[in-house]
Amino acid sequence: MQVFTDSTALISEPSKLRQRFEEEGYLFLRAVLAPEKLLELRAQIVNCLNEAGWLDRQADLLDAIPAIVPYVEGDEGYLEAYNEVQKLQAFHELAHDPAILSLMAVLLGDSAFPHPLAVARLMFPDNDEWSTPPHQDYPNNQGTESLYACWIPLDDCPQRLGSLSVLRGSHRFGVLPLDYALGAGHRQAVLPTELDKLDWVGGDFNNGDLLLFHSLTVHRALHNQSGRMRLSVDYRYQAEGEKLTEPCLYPHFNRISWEEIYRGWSDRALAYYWQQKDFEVVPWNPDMHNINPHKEADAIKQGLRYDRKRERQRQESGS
Ligand SMILES: O=C(O)CCC(=O)C(=O)O
Repeated sequence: MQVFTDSTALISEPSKLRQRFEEEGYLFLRAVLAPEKLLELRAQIVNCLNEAGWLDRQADLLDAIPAIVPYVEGDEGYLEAYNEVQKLQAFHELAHDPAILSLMAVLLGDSAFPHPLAVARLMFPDNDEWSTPPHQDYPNNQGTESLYACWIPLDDCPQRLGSLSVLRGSHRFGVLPLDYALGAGHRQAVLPTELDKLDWVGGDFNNGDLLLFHSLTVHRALHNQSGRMRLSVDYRYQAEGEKLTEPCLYPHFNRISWEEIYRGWSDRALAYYWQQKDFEVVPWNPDMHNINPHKEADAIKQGLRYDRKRERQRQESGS
């Protein structure tokens, strides 16, 4: 795999930064965010995971070494811990960090704002079947294609911790068809042969580095082979006046309300901030997620095989 183009030197040159984004479909930028701010959020997330009994208490909790068989997005056990993460003020506030907003203003214009739907990834190691598969964000979010993501690992994230990788230039090939996959979102993009000429790019993130990418850019996670959980967050941004779908206005997974989320906040300045923004709500089209019906049975079998494997692991480990 090739290494990310480092665009940090272009941060103070808006037109060059935009040009790079238009050419490559992503920007990898070093030292944008304050490491101590990300470590504080990491500590709060780790605390939620520890309370849920996920972590090895003999080890440094900040290392996030799991003590249990992997949970994955959608599992009841995952969602119980995840709801606590969703309640963290610092997690939602980070989407509004001035350094990210000014980058998004360069790419999308001054009215750029984050979707209220904010995502945290609590990714177990040695769980390759569930590594996020190659996909584009647009079919999940819909609304406007001018929707850009910001992916931020909470602390250093070398490739073997399962960092994100991008298919450089793939944003120029439109919305791709989908197939089933076990990983986050349960869909992977079917890559046409014309994308064979493109390169997957990736790299080792230091704490404070981030990745921005277009809603049509194909991206995936590398396998986490580190023995530690990969903790990261991702936020999505668009300009005012553009289309947006209703699910992007709810908390991720929509299992708890905004009021429950805001209950413990010390400062509600950002509560319901999007109600002051201008956008057009359009329906989310479920057909965009359809896969070839002949493959549905395979998909179900894949899910069952994975669940049986975890059940065996749980019995063996007595957890
Ligand atoms: O962190 C991951 O594994 C997935 C992230 C992702 O797909 C995204 O930010 O759109």
